[in-house]
Amino acid sequence: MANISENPKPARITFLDGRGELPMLEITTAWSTAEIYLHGAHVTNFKKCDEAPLLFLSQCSRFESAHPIRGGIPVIFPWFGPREGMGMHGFARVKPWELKEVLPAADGSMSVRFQLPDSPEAGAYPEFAADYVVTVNEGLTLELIVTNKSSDAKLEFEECLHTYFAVEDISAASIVGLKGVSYLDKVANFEKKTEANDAIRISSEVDRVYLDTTAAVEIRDARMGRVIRVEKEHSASTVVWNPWVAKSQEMPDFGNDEYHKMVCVESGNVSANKVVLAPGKTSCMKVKLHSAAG
Ligand code: TA6
Repeated sequence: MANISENPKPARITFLDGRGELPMLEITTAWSTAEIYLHGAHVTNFKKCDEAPLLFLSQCSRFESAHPIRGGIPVIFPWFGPREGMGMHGFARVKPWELKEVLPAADGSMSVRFQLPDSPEAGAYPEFAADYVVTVNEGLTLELIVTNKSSDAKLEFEECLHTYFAVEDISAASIVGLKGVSYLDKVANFEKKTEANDAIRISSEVDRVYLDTTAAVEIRDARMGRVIRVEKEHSASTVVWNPWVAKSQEMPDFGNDEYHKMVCVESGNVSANKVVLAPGKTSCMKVKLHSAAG
């Protein structure tokens, strides 16, 4: 049998109407399948052939243009968190991104490039372009590329790939790679703390913004027997979130018991790590997701 890495079968892409009649892409490679909605350029599924889905998607998620999809990988831009009189986590995740390029590669992987369309909300910022490239193979690589197209104004923004990872049981999972990193503890009124644990365990609501960290993070899922590795480039913030009981009950698009089956480990540049882009400059935040038995 030919070694899959020598002549992998070419990747395939299918365009279809997904849930809520929202247009989506389905990508199949020799190693995996992925689903991406144009709504928010939202990756809703990534699954290696021999593994459980990598991403959590709420059974209660809405698939409506006015609302973000709950789960998968929300693209958070150009702000993170609440903003007076505007939506939470920016407007990029509720816009219909335009598919600009489909790039099958000889190694059997498939890349697709989306671009955020202009919008009234973007008018509050200097002229910019935001592109998002998703590459599917044995893993998933995400690149958020922002260009300041202004000739004289700097572009300040926050960005975050707010990834929901699927775990078998949150009580048997741990997050490794943040020891010694300072963080804002949002469940303690944003108190600044330092991570003391090699392995972070979750047994209550956790909502932490780790700052000035470029480290890779691992999600060790002992019950499933899987390790998910999150590597990143040009990202200085990592956010860890599990809503636990009360917050789960407050979210209409999230099942009351779904907190057992997910954890968000989000890679971005938020808060004090926000991006300040000089005129004409481009930033590229890259996140690589990989999983293996372990
Ligand atoms: O990244 C964690 C967080 O900021 C939490 O505070 C919670 O608000 C979560 O994002 C989900 O936000 P959303 O607007 O998608 O409900």
